[in-house]
Amino acid sequence: MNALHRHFESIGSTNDEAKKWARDESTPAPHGAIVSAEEQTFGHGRRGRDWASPKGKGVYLSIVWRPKIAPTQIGQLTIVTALAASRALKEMSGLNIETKWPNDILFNRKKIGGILCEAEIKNGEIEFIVAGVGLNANFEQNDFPKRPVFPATSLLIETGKPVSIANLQAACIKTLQREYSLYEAGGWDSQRAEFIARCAIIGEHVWVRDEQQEYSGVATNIDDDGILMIQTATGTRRVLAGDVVFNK
Ligand code: BT5
Repeated sequence: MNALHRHFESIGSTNDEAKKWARDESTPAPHGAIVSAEEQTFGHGRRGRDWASPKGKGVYLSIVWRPKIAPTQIGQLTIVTALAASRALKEMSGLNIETKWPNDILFNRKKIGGILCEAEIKNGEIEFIVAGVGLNANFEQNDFPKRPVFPATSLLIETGKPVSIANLQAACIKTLQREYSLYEAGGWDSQRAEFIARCAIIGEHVWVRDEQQEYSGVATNIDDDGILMIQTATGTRRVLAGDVVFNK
């Protein structure tokens, strides 16, 4: 452990631990602080869903950011994080890793990683963002939930070769730091363009599901705030959140 990185053998959720650390009044997690773990007993995804996190089979880490951006731009950081995670997987495996708005990392239309960005906002300003990354490195088929919302896979399943978790984690920390620095230096336009170029749903007919409704259309773009645009039969819709799937 060092002042900027806390690593655990087992923990509930690295996102929860990072939030606790970021809120700690005596030694709050600084910008760039990292929490990682070998397993999570309460790993979670969006809307309280579970994230399977078996011991030694995946990368489970969270990074604390303290960006000077408006709360409406939080979606940008999910995209920056997804780009970083996809680059780390690609560097370690050589596979053609894609993204899927808003928070999925895909290979061959199967989910090989996921992002969970959580923001703490006070008086209309962002106090911090915790960006959580889960990467399926050495998962076998029976490590996944029985009915995932989206088909799942891992580097081991796709390549037949186990990967070093420590190396993948180190690669991911590097790409996160690199992408964030780029972003901070004004790289958002090129990061958005790259995310779009790698985003498996752009130009495709997709279904969008959120808590209230379900509709379909062609995914056309991701706007400046990181929001998905869908061309439906009745016009263009801005999708703020939800699950996007290829087939109903
Ligand atoms: C996500 O949510 O994809 C966000 C995943 C973020 C996980 C990281 S691990 C480190 C940090 N600490 C945490 O507690 N979380 C973050 P979502 O899009 O809501 O997808 C969740 C759904 O994916 C679940 O309902 C399952 O159906 C499925 N799922 C669960 N575990 C999976 C896995 N390992 N690989 C693929 N799909 C999975």
